[in-house]
Amino acid sequence: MKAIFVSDVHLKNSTDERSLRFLKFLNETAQSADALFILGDLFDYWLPENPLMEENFAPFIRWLDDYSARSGKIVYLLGNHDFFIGDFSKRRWRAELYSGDCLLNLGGKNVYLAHGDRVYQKDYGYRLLRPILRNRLTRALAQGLPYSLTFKMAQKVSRTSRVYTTLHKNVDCKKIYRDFAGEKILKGADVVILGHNHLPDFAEIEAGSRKGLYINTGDWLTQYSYVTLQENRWELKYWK
Ligand SMILES: [Mn+2]
Repeated sequence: MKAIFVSDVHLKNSTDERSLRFLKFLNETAQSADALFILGDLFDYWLPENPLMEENFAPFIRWLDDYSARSGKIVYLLGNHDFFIGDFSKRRWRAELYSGDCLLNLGGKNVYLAHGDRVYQKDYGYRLLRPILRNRLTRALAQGLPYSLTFKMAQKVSRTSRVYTTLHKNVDCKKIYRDFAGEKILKGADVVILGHNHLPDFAEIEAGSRKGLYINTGDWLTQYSYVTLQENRWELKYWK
């Protein structure tokens, strides 16, 4: 069994350099995996029932169509940018869907997975903003505003949520995530996989009398990082 884990690709379209690079990664590397774990924020924004999404992200949607048709398994953990994709991913790719965290048995290990946007509890700005932005968008969608208008709104929301995460540059984000992983390991997880902070990481963690592994999938903005699980071996890799 080969599984690939990726997060925070933050696709905005299908044509810029990053998008083409990611598509190449899908075609050359991900296509041979039995399971693809998307740990959130694959898309920088997503609107439900909006045909502009399928248009804007056509090559990626088609790739996932083909992948799932070839019985590739898709596990989708919603991020703070693509949280509206849940129903679509279930309907279209029969994705195993998680809106928060989950504990799965993979390769005989207890694996804790989450996007990671709830790890840093002091990010008050973001925690307050998150429901407000979601509600505003939800309301606009319910009112049946034109597709193009809600599309613009979604792009704006996506920018705002990034402003808030950059406010906390001076905190040791890597350590906060490692400490969080330690807590999960203490509670029984063998492996903890997170994304969201855009800091690829691979660390043996000791928590009390327990030992575990913490991995962060990083991002596709500057890191082009991903994680593989093959024959019970975990690896953090960088795609070139
Ligand atoms: Mn995120």
